[in-house]
Amino acid sequence: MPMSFSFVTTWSPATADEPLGYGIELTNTGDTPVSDFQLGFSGPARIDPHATLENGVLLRRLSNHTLIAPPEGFVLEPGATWTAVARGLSYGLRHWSDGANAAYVVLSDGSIIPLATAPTRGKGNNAPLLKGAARFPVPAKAPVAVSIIPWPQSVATTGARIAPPGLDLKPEGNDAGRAAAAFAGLVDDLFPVEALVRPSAEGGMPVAISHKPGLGDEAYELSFAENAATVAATTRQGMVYGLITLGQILRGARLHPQTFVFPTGGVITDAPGFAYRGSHLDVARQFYTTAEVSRFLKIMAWNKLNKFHWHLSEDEAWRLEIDAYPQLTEIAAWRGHGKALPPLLGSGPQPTGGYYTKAAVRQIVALADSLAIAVIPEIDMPGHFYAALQALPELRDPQETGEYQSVQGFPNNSLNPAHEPVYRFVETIVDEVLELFPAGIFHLGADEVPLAAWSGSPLALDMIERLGGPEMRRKHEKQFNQLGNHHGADEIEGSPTALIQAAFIRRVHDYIASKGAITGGWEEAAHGDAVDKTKAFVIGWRNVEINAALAERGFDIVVSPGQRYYLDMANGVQWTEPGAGWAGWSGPQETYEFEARAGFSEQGLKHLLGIQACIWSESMTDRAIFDRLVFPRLSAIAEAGWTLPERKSWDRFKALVGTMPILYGHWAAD
Ligand code: TNX
Repeated sequence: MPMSFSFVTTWSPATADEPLGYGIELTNTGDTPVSDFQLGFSGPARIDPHATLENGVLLRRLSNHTLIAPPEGFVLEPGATWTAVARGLSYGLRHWSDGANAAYVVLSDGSIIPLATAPTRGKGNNAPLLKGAARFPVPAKAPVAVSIIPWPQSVATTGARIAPPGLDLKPEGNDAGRAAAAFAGLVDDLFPVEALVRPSAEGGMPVAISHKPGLGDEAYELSFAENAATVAATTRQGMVYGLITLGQILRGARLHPQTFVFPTGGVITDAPGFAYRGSHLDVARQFYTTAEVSRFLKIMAWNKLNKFHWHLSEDEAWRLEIDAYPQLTEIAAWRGHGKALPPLLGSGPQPTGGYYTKAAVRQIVALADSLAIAVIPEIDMPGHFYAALQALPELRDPQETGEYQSVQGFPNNSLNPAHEPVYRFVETIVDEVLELFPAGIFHLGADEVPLAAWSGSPLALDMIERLGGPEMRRKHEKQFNQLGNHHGADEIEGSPTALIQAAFIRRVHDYIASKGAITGGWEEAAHGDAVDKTKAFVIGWRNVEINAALAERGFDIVVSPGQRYYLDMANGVQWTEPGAGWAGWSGPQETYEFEARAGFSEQGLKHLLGIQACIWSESMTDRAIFDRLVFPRLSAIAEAGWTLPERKSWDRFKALVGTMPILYGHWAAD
């Protein structure tokens, strides 16, 4: 009889009598006693350095991967349960998706038994757990007669007819031809067999697509007649957007004929409020295949989002094929028991992961371009670099000793600014990346370098002394082996760490600029004014106020506050909602109503490029969680990026958003 186990985790918040407890329960469901075994598990929650384990021995811990064993001599009898309890976690669990969602037993002979996992049970909380996108039913009566998200600048349509069965596209000229082809492919994929585009022989209504000089870069005009429509724009992007608006109106009128009409006259004139309307996707914490990324881009386009910020590297993985360093994807794209990267964030003992070949990247970039989306690659450095350093240990200062840890619990995870070979490596990466991504933007990350980074590196200490004097060196030496508090990202402004990080960023930025490209960075890239403001932009994320402050300092800024635009944050405070919680929570309405321009001076507004959704993937351990977290908040951010504040309306948005597509088709149970 093979061995079998069941595995459950529980969460009990702190009470007056007992500190918080993260319970780990393993039951022997087989018929032989088991001894001398180990239990490995991972999920968003971390048993960090300050935590203690009751009734168990902590064998190994790396970020959120934990390997434990029962007390010496323990035998798990058939039918019996071993319960260990972790206490003193710096971050308590807040939502059901926080606990372990992959686990395995290692037997004394080294063999592995993968365990099925169930959502972590919040003690005293029996409400059903939520998954899948929340439904926003289209009401019988909506505040507007046509269905469009994001809402246009001016809608002056007249009349109503039964929706035509489809659209027969009649492009005039090269741009119009490309826009028509992109639109036809888009609706074919997003709405298969609806045949939104069809020839006149199959009932398609003629739609002229024509060039009209003098409109803005993304602007369009869409006019209606009794049995025809015309899309006019100056650019191919504008034509694509005009067609998307027309497609949305058609679908609304066809699927909800009681609520929405298809016009017979009048015109829609439209242009976006912000030039930068982005979504980021973290493909490192969880891997998303080319097929998933492609569908995500199509959904972005349907929301008129135009910048895809592709977060390709992290502590947890490296996802981009690099010719000069095949080790990066051979080693750092995979996690598993006994590998250079352990199972993390719900990946189990078997090797799990993946990467994008250059051919796949070219295909994705071409698709994005056809849909008027620019792709911004991010290679996050110098922090968040653990995975790549596992693949290329020679990038470390060979004399470095001691240990520092990142906020997510990765040891010694940052590229060393004082180690010269690092620059040859980074320049090669920049070259290969810029060759793949024609948008000419390289996002170099720069977020969350630990305060104690490189404090055991003689090279780094010398560099600090050179740049900041002996006092700075001594200050940094005091950080040696300090493991940080883990209650949030370290504040490093003004520290020796920030000093050499800025030197690193300046040098990499200069290299990027020498190739004619723009540098993107998280807000920390602004520390010490490390980048030339005319060739860079930064993304504010830690709070709302930072954005206006950076704009005042002259930085071009993209607004993405964790509190409102981080789509990994839960939709509500309840345990039954999945997602993260370090920045609180934000329901669709809170996200919709957030106004990026608030608090900016007139001068500052000139530096406000736009807004961005960030899809961090620590919590995306299940695609039904993805759908719940991303939709409809992605559309809420898209509308806030396109529609001017005075024309935003939650009531209208709420009535229309149920018509928008989601990525995986997981809807919440009613
Ligand atoms: C902070 S935002 C991070 C990410 C995490 C995210 C989770 C930023 C630049 N760094 O590494 O994934 O929080 O919400």
